[in-house]
Amino acid sequence: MPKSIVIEPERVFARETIRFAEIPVNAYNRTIEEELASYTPAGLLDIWRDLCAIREFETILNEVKTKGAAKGVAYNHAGPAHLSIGQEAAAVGMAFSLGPEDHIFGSHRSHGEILAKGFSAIRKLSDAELLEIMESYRDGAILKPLESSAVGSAQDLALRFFVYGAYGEIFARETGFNRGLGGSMHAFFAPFGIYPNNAIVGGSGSIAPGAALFKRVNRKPGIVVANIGDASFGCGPVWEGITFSAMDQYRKLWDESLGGGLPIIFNCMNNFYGMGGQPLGETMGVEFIARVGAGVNPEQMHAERVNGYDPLPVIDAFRRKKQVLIEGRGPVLLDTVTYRISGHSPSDASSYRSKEEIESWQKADSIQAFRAKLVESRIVTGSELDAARAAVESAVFEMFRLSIDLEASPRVGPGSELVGSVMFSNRRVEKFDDRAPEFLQDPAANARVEQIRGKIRTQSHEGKPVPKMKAYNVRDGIFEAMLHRFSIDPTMIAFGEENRDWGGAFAVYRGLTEALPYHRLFNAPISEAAIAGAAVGYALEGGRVVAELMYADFMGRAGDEIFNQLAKWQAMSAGTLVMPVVLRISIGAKYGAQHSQDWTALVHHIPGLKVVYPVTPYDAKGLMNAALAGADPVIFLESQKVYDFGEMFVESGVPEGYYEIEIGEPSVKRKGEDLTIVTLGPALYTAIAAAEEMARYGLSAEVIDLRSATPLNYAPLAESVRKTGKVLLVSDAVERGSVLHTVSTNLTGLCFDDLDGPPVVIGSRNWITPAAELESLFFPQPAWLVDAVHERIRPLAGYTPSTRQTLDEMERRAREGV
Ligand SMILES: Cc1ncc(C[n+]2csc(CCOP(=O)(O)OP(=O)(O)O)c2C)c(N)n1
Ligand SMILES: [Mg+2]
Repeated sequence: MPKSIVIEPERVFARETIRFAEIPVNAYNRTIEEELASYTPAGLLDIWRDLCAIREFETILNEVKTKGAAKGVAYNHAGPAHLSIGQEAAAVGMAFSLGPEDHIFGSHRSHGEILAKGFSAIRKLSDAELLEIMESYRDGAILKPLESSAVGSAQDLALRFFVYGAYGEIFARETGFNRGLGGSMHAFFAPFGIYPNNAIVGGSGSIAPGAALFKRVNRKPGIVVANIGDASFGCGPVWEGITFSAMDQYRKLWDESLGGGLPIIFNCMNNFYGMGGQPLGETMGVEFIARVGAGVNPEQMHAERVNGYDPLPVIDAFRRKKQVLIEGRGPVLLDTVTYRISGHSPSDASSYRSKEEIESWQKADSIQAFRAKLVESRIVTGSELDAARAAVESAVFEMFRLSIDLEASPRVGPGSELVGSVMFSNRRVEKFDDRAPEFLQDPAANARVEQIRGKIRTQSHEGKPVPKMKAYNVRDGIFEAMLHRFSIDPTMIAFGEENRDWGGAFAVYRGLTEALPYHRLFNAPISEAAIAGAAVGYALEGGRVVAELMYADFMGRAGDEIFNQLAKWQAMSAGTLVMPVVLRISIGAKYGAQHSQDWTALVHHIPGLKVVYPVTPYDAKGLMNAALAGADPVIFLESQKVYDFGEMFVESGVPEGYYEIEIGEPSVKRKGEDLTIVTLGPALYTAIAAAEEMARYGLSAEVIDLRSATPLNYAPLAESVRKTGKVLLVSDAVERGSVLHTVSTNLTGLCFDDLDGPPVVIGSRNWITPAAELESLFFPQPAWLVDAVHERIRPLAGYTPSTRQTLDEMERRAREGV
């Protein structure tokens, strides 16, 4: 389908000047008297209480970390505590006007933001809602220890509950929000709109846009705030998250009823420091972070710098900017100026800044300044403020004490399998919402569907090979599985580079453009980090997503998002959040060193990812169906070598109807008695060719395709090895560090007594992938397999090897590192 926006030479070459609008800096100038129209005295007292509670919460942590005791109560906290003492006004201002439906994401330094957002949500929820949340969240595990000390209103109880859960999370207690599996830098509590905070600087910059996308696509209320530091604006994924959020298509191409631009505020908590590096004047070239917005879109992201050392200008800014987002004019950039009085962490001696600088900010301390403002305006008296402060401080301290009490607030014991039990949910979710899925046409009438209907679902028909154009192939399998789930789960979306009009990378999505509206299938910018990150954010909100990376080699660009985000959040949430993401990654060939690498080992190595690699149409459809019926992150590897292969192993062909293949189940592709060949990826076909060659020398090889790297059921492999006593393992990944070395080690352990000799692993050479014409030097060839068997497993009578697969050659390669 051609683009609706036509590019015309006359227009693009017309003489013009790009004009920038002014970006407000500290424009707020209302007096407290003027503000009285927008606040009740009780509201102002709430702000005061929140500021004091956060200060107290972190002062206790600081004392624990630096002195081993707080107010005479000794405690040793082994983990981190990145404090934000000094930044409370920015946090409270950010959270004050947000509702529970507004979701925040943050950074390693987010205790203040979490508390502020929690307190704000507590004030907006009814008593009944609060009780329901406290009683149902993890079956009341956080509430239970508080019940004996419960006094006062539901709001009072909720405040204690929340502070207690936060401390528990920091101290790795069962009674923490997420059973201590997140910890200080990652604490969150979704029922109050607090989403994951991230120890990776700028990590939330690419994830939060996915949460905002979820709100748009699924027409959910509320906005999303990405609280990130000033130094994080040097991180690529933050820029990618910003451009992903600022795409024109939301307003120009998507259905208007969805609401327009992404409802997201990138809120820079600008404290002028990284750890010791100084963005202003040293590590960056923008004097004002707000200036970044000028380059992004004509609206300049509605960027603005605000005084975050006073809660009122921040509240004012958030109220105005929320309105901008509600009107569909997002994204927004706020440069919220604040200062971290505390060190980066308690061991930081602040050697990189002068005492005078710190003292000048202490003198201007937002808490004292806010108190003076309130007292001066006679809204409340000093003693009322002091009484409120004392009460909230006492509640915070009481919760600290309870949270370190091992009896009330235990940790999981030795030998616990808790972490293992939450790595994967292994849940089955047909759909994440009950509304009707949106389509542009009846899928049955789709041209691709009709074309597939005319195909032959096996590779050979009536004894003759089916011509490529007529054979149902791997791409068709993926397409059918995706269309099936698209028509069941209304939350399911797919995006990536060239996903729409192009027909998807390697034509897998051909036909989908005609079937699906923009918001269910769209082109992303060339931003792999944002593609993977937004998928994570979308899923954390409870939506199903298929994101795509065009080549495995591009995983490097999305390394953090795949390895630290996609893989981690289910477990760090102790199973309270889901991650229904299928990340399709295509593995290339013929395109040389940076487009033809099999990096299965990288994703296999990272705990928390399911990894599948089907190479037949039957397996591709069955495994994609299984991946899309689950709620765990699945790395779905595909091989460009086999996209147009027909089905040659399932005689009856690829079923037209729905079926699933369990992830982790290997498949015997060829029966044999004398040797087990284990394959992963397109080396299956190399192994089949080798097995046929070996048969000519009287050796009968069984070929088993793993199909999955994680999880993996060893039982069928062990069964085969016990029968044959011999194993060869082969894949297209470079030999060093290949997944198959792990499989080989485990099989050796499982079948040691039945093995005639050590298993042999064959991979590609430990080189760059050379040009297409030279690939036979690099990728395993059938002869390599036969030679390896002859040299190292069982000599084949009358056979003469043509390549070097001996042990001394293996040693030479290892010695030389190639
Ligand atoms: C990707 C990454 N690089 C480096 C670090 C180490 N580190 C932790 S905090 C920090 C400084 C972050 O500064 P900023 O984004 O301004 O946030 P702030 O600490 O000031 O709140 C650094 C370099 C990290 N956690 N993640
Ligand atoms: Mg900073």
